Amino acid sequence: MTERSLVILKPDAVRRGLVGEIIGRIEAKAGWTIVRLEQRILDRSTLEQHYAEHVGKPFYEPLVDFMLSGPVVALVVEGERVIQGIRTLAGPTDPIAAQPGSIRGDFGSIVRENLIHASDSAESAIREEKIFFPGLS
Ligand code: D4T
Repeated sequence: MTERSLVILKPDAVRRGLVGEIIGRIEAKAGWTIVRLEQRILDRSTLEQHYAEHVGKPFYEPLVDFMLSGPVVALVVEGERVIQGIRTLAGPTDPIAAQPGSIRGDFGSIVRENLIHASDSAESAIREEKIFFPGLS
């Protein structure tokens, strides 16, 4: 099933020069296409929408500060089962629990700085695409 995922390479990935490495893993999957890609500095209101489910949690403010700490790279990727596929490439939220071979498992060590966001469902992908790339669709 062809679908789209909204992906964010977080400020740690950009700072550490891992953008090419991570995008390379996405590009290497047969048949997946990057339909939008942009480096940008986010603002609080974008993050409040994106992380609406986490507003008020103890990790929310430090998470937002981290996401504002430098540029991110936002992408829309389209292809066969891309939502599950990029979540698998990324590995679980906690990089220490993530398998070696996954992006978080290979490069991360702390939960907040876990390198990549990828939509977790078709509904999230539609919602997030509207936040980051309104007008696409
Ligand atoms: P994102 O949304 O960034 O792709 O991450 P996940 O889908 O893997 O995880 P999430 O929504 O549960 O968490 C969003 C974001 O918050 C950070 N975080 C999370 C944190 O700093 N402390 C925590 O305890 C948790 C659960 C990491 C990812």
